[in-house]
Amino acid sequence: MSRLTRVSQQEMKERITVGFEKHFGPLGDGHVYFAPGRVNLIGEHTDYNGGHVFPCALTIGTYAAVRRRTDRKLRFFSMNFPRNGVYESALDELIPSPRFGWTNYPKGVVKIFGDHGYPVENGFDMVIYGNIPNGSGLSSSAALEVVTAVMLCDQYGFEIDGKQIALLCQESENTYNGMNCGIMDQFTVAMGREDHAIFLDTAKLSYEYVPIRLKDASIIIANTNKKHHLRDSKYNDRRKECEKALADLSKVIQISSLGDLSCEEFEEYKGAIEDPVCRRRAKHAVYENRRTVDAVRLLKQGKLGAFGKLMREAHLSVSRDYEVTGIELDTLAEAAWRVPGCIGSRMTGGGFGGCTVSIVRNDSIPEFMGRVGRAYRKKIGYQADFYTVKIGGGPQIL
Ligand code: GAF
Repeated sequence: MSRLTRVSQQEMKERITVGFEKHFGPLGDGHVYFAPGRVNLIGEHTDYNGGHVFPCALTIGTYAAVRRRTDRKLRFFSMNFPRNGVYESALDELIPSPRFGWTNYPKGVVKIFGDHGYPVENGFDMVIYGNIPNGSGLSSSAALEVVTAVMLCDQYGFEIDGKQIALLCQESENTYNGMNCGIMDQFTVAMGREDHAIFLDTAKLSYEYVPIRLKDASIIIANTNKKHHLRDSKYNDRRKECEKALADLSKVIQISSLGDLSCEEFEEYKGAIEDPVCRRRAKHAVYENRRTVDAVRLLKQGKLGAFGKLMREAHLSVSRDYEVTGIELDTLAEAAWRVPGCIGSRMTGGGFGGCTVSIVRNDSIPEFMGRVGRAYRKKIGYQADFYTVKIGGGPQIL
């Protein structure tokens, strides 16, 4: 998969068109669609707590080649999982099940569209091909949802804006796929802008595009390659712990989310949170929100070094208070901090495996990959992968 991340969009389009023809015949009046992956620069586990996030879309992503059918059949094939073969289903079978594998994501979106008054009357044939490393926490599932939504709008003539697409896809992930995620991933994938990160207030869904000018530095993603089957359930646990903390706090101060609290108010009222574990989770959410607001201000002032320091603090907070990192992510981040040309490094996404994001001076990239890679292999016993990524735009019809 790491070589795939370097394949151009044109080449991906050609490959998926050939793949479609092989499995389902000529693409005809069908199209190829694209939705990006995302990386979050700072603001982790704040989106379901009414706080701020600061993610950006990537140039890597998920491609879908789709042609409408005249009956109600749905056929799916993934070029990333060719051994699974073709999944056949129908518009009258929109019920989630583990035996449908990854097709639960596009099917969930079709279902939610129907529930919201956008009925899909005819089926379709869909081939998927992506260059987001799988299970890496770079939002391959949000990309699959958003690419399906954009395809449905185009093929079935629905007019839905990017924000609404993000909300429908989040609802599909929550209700059809059982992952109680916040809005960050779907919003970033649906609303990304080239060379900009999105400073999003998840309580109001108000946002600002902030240009990312790193001059002589780049964004490097390091993948732990850790398989994380328990990720979703642990994620849902964290969410419940925050809800418990909020319920306790609401007895002593009027707030509707943890994002409403300043750090000072948290210190004043934290005694109301009965369970010490929930107290630490809430502490992370409140302080991470403040860090994110501060980090964006510093970045706008051109203070990249100070931004990098906050990335480190953010990692320590998800490691110690929120406990979503584990030895793999901690090893990558700690090794990164020891490389002089590394401006900042932290875990990104949900955690429990997945990736770190680092800002590294261009002349230090080989040293960074060498040193961090060796430290990781020595401690963890297998290899990490590294990708130099670019900030891309939102979904496209190719
Ligand atoms: C996952 C979720 F999908 C997001 O909504 C967000 O909560 C993130 O983890 C943590 O910041 O990517």
